[in-house]
Amino acid sequence: MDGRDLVRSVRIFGSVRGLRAMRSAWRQRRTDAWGLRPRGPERARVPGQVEGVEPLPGGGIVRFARSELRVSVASGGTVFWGWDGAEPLPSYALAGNPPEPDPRAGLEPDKGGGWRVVSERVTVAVSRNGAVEVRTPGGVVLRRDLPPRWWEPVNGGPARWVQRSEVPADARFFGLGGRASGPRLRSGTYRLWNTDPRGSFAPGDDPLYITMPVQLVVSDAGTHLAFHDNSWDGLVTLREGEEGAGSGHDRPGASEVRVHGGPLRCWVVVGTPARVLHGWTALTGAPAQPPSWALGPQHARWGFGSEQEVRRVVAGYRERDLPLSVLHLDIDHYDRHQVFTVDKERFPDLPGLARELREEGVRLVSIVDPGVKAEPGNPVYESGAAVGPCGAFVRDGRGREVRGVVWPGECVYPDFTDPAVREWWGGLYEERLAQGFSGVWHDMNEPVSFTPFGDMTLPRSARHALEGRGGDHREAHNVYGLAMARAGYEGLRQLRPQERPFLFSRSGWAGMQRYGGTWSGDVSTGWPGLRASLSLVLGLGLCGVPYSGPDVGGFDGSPSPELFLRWFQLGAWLPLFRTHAAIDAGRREPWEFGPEVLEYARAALAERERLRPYFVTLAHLARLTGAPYARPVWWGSPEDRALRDCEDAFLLGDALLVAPVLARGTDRRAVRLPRGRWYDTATGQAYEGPGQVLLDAPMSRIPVLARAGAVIPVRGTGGAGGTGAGAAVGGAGGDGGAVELEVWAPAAGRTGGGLVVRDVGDGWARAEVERYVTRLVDGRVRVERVTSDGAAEVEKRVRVRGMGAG
Ligand code: NBV
Repeated sequence: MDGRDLVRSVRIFGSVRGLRAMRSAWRQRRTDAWGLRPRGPERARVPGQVEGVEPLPGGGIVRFARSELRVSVASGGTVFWGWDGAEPLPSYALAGNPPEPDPRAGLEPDKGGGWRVVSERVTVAVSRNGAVEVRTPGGVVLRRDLPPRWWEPVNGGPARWVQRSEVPADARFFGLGGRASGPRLRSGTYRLWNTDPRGSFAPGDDPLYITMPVQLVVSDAGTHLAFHDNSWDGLVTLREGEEGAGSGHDRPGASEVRVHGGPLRCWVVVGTPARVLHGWTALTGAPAQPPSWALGPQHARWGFGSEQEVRRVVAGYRERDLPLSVLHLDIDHYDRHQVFTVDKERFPDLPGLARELREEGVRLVSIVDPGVKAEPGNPVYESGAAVGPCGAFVRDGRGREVRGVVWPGECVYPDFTDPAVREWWGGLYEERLAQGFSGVWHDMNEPVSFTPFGDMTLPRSARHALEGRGGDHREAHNVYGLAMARAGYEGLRQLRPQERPFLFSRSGWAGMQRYGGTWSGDVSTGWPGLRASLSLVLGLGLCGVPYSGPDVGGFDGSPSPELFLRWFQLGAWLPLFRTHAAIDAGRREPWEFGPEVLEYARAALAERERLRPYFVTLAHLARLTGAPYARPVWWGSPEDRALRDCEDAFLLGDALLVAPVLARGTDRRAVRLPRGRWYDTATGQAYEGPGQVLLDAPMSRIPVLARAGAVIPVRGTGGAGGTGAGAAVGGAGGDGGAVELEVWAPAAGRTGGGLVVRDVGDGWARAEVERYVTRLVDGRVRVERVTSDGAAEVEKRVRVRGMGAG
């Protein structure tokens, strides 16, 4: 532990009695000393030479001297391979059954004594010593997995393994969950172990709350995603390649995945970035679509303190005519920090407050922590203890409840890997709904147990149900937050079947998007933290989790007015747009930073509200296609190398390019454009990509460009906006009926277009995807709606921009 860690832990433990945390840390050590056998001597193994094959639909089994490999290609081109009998199931990542194998693909002999599976989209070649190559139909190698190596304890126990892979020399890596130092993952080692970084984090801190063995690799040869479906602790070492290294030969990029146990199996999805994310979310589940109100501006704070303060803050928004859609209550509204309780002194009538706010268009969202105070008389503890034959809480190898220390003091942890526990826990959300909450915010679910040293989590030997298979925390740790999200999501669905649940979770794993989104966690206040915020959102989006956003303003301390404003201006363009801060941090209400910041924050809020129909569209499209709302600028042009290295801008859907200000004292910034024409939305000036342009970035706004030909659904002027005098704080909600199409003129001789999906409320009604095409006809922009019956011109509620741009 370095000095900074020490300061952080002293800060944390001051408030929860350090002695108890210290005792708990020792107890954790003792539990593991008793519960985990030392690994003892190990034997190393590699597959050896190929000996034979067994063809199966979509591929087959290739037998080697000391191991066997199952390979299968699904109809959409998704590849699965698994060693030593590893099959796709069971898996916490997969949404259901694995995709059907491609009946036309099968094993055939390859040159050099190997075997291959040829399919329409991809070829998989297995060499005679167990290397696996994934190639494009044209034969270009996207990834070469070298023969793996296992270390098996001689006296039994889980084998650890290492898988080295090569990718093209020009490749860039992205993903691995939420990483503060991305989105481009530079050469280095990244751990796979969900971790509360103690206090707040900045770009150098790794790992964080959400880690996933998901790597997205972008190279000239193509884009692919590789997912090592294994939830154990591990390390991923990436090395970016070098072209023309040494004697003119390329040095390929390299990935090394080293895991301490569990299956060695991998999914590979290839194609364009859009196809890859589609294939990935087909495998791991469609992203849950947040209700429309969760796409509006949100405000939180640890330490709102009382009903009066909540009213005062909401009134602050109302009086200044600022839209607000959601207000979050943190652990301080609990009774002595205990989950599923309310401090009746400070919040005597929460349902009444919720009703009152709801009339103003503001929803309440509640924090939910997994730790349950282990105290007789605590109804949550007692009802949990009565679940099934051994209760709901995680136990150690001797059958005793594992105790940790969190905010309420000594706590136990529900074992969310047990279906009966998930059902019990999901039922508890009834209390939250009765208190008037409309959604939940899962925290501390890495899970955290405060310790002044070592890992702030449960002992590795703690036992888990793992859906009936049984296992320990080494396997369950990384999926704990995911399984808690499932419990919450399914509970809410059952309790309020007519509404889409709103849930976001600090920790999670591959597939968590099925249940909701996430946020940055405790990002530190400072310019590096602002940068990390964007890195997290973009990286998670590429791992299939499209709905997230940072604590605008940073979690701790007090941002300067300039930093706050720049953070606010970034947040306004991200899916989850929420100001939040720690109990001892400065205020984050936009009016706390002086009249200039207030004016510019108001403009950002107004633009967010104007674009609400576009956000609704992006939410629908994320569910339908897996495409994140916020995408790296290379999304549509992964072959553009300069774009692959661009980390300070992003695409919002297909139509907009957002270039936030991430450095102090900026009033102009360089923006790298993908190919095609782009309009500066503030000045109307047109620019031609690919290339780099310098744009004004005054304090009042950040540069935002619109793609020529784009169709963007916006709230019409004089429509249902929430910022007009006397309007409800929350606006009219959704996009009302006043959607207009903002159309940016296509370049001469080119067409454009876009998809629009209208708000169909917060239930489960399926919305129609409207397709528009735009073109210049006789110097006029013609907008057509395309349906199966043909194309029809649309003239009403269309506003053309960018005509006559210089
Ligand atoms: O519940 C208090 C905080 C919360 O405000 C924050 O958003 C979480 O990330 N929570 C962490 C626990 C306190 C950590 C110091």
